[in-house]
Amino acid sequence: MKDIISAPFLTELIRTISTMYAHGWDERNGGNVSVLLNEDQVADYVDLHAPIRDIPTGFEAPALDGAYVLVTGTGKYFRNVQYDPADSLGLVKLLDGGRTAQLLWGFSNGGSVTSEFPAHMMSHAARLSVDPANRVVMHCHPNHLLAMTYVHDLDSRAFTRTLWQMCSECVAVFPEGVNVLPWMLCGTNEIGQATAEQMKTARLVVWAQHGIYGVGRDLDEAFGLIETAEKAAEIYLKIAHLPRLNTITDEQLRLLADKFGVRAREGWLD
Ligand code: 2HA
Ligand code: ZN
Repeated sequence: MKDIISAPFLTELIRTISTMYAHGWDERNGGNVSVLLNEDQVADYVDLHAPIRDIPTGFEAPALDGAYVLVTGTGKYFRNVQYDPADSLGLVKLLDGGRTAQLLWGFSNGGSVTSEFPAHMMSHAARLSVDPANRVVMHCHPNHLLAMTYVHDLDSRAFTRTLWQMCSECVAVFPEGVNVLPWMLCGTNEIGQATAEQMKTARLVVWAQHGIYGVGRDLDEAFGLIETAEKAAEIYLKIAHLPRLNTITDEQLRLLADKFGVRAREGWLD
């Protein structure tokens, strides 16, 4: 058996989590990440026939039955993941239609999966239904996006249009826009279901007065989406209180979309 600490999927996740922390997106135990893995990827690193313990999930996700998931633990600090990944992270296999997470590695001090496991797994199922290559769900608390939800209209189209207008790259990076959910109680199946529903039409879902979810085929895609939206929100907060003399017009947004070979969300440009 190879040492899991040198597994590419683990080193890449640790590197990403440390960067998220360095960006100030994950204070204390804020944020969580989950990555779907194939049996082929994990078989060299863990004994698939020696599960450590079963963790009840409290929800069903039949589409993910049998899936392997590398996930951050509840209450764990992103700041510490790189120093003791086996304490902060876990590798589980979903069984019983998603009702059980069988722990194969990690959570070495008795920990458990993130409190946002329902939102993560329901989002994975929703994304796989529109993009079978999706593997990553990432949640964090970026300052400027969070601040923006206090002062901007939370209508998804209006919120997206403002972000698109803040940097020329935005419409190319997230042409489908961002979907915004009103404040809801976190850690529940209800916010999980609402997030998953929004994930069918966008890879970014803002939780008002809380944070954001980003998804992607790999960690770079999910991270890059959040990073770009967060930068746009930062620009917005720098200019929102000043007279706006210039902007990126809808005509220019169309030119950008054409140049990058993407289509802006239907009806979201005037
Ligand atoms: O504590 O970010 O949403 C982790 C979270 C909950
Ligand atoms: Zn959160």
